[in-house]
Amino acid sequence: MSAFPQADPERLWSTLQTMAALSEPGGGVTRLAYTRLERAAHEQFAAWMSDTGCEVRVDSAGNTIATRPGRNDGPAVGTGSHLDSVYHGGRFDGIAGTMAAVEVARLLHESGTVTELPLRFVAFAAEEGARFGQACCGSKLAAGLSARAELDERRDRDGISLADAMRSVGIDPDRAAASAWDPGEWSAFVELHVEQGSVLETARVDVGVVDLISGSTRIELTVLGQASHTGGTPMRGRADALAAAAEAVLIAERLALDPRHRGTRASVGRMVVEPGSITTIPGRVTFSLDVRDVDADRQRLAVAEIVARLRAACLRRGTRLEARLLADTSAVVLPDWVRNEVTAAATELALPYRVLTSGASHDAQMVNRVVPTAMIFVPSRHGLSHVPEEWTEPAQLAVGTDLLAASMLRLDARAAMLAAESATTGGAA
Ligand code: HGY
Ligand code: MN
Ligand code: MN
Repeated sequence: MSAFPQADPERLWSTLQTMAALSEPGGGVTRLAYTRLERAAHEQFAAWMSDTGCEVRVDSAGNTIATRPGRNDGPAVGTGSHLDSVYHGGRFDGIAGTMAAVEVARLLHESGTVTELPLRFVAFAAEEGARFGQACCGSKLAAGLSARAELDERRDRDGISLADAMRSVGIDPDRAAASAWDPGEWSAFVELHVEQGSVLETARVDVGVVDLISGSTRIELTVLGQASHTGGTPMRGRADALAAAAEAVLIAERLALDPRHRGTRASVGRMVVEPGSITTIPGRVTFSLDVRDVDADRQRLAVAEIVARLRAACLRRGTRLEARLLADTSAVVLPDWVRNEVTAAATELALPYRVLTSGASHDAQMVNRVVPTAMIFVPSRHGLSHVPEEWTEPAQLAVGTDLLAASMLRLDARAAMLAAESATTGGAA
């Protein structure tokens, strides 16, 4: 394979900064799922991809898909990631992978490289669960895994449903639920993403290849107590909703720290205390519980155990507990044959790599239901992510992009070889 040109760190960097500037004010990057800002990011991605000679379309879930034709028609090798962010998040989560895709498309275009089969570059819509609780909305719809009713049920902190948010940016939720991709149009997919942990940094390795992506269960919990005067109400006999919710935070932490739950991560990230007045005992507290694990059974066991222990604490405190499921995804083991093409490409490039598990969830988890998928990680400084301090060195992003390009070219050659073999053997198994 002739030497393919290397990624340009400066160009990658300025592309990433341009995208990161598309944000609400208030610190960090805020570009929420199914908002005008997210669509502006997709439009920018589409413009860059059109400039590289790709034909660009938006599927009915709002995923932007750029196709670069190959010498022959047939199943495409794909790459991509998401362009939405959490509230006040970082500049790299999702963007790193979509900008790496733009850079690969630019390098192919500039070098006049013709692949055997088409390549596709995807910007997924609404990957973050920060707004609606459910993660990977766009890729879940592409994988045909979302029921139409879910789009009405999932609501943001202002009560806006996923379906209404989609409509607000011109996406029809009825069509979106019928937008599954055709597996026959894809041969393999590779997502590049920042690690969002510190394994690569600690190991001083610039690229990671993912073997398994953690699952996540997210629920909304509401404790109902009795609001009352903080001065006139004796301590005994209070039904203090916040005191009960405070127990929940520690119940979750204690369970996840139990040796039997090595691999479980349980967090309460958002809590709304009502009425939120200095001189009123909280009567209602709503909070999120996010439980992650590499083991699907243990993950759901953890959720059930935390809720059961919290219910007992609420009973003891004369309060009541309500629970609402927001999202539930199992851990996914990624197919080793795609991973092996990526590690072979790393070896070809004399790139030291580390095979590792992903603690975060990703579009790759859903895409893998349609097409065999691999993930490439680039380091996150101090393991930080979902915060403005999120950082990856431009050189590390460029090296990850070189590995992405080499992996895609290997997967393209492999798919073309298999297609040729099946043509000569008449497709016999
Ligand atoms: O929350 C996650 O794991 C991912 O960043 N959506
Ligand atoms: Mn992400
Ligand atoms: Mn994220």
